[in-house]
Amino acid sequence: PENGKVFTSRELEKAGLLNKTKIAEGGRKLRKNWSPSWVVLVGNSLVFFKDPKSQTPSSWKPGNSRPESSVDLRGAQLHWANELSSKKNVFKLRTVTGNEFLLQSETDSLIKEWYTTIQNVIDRLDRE
Ligand code: I3P
Repeated sequence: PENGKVFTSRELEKAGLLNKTKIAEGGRKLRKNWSPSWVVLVGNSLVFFKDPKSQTPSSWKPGNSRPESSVDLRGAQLHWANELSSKKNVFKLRTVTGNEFLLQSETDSLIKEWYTTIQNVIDRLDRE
């Protein structure tokens, strides 16, 4: 995007720190590589940012950092997936293109909020 601006704050639904690993790319299985990621739910996309150390939900602003990757939530599927990890509070997000991510937090309430918010966006897109 122009000037590195990714989106306007009006579209921002949720932002926070989660542990993330990609486990499949186009249906092909990948080796897990968990790392903390700054996750932003904006419009129809889940956007991942690196280097989340200096960030907090209150100080983060759209447009001042470049995303590492992003996921189109249209047609995506969300499932709790504690059987796929030794960690607790894990869910799996699968995109229509067959990319699969695990997202995790040690904080029960936080991961539940993320699950519900992402599922609401998926449901909204399904109805369009
Ligand atoms: C993996 C690493 C992951 C673990 C995964 C291991 O080993 O310990 O954290 O996933 O378990 O294979 P390596 O670093 O050698 O690749 P979880 O933390 O989610 O359990 P898995 O193979 O059972 O998925």
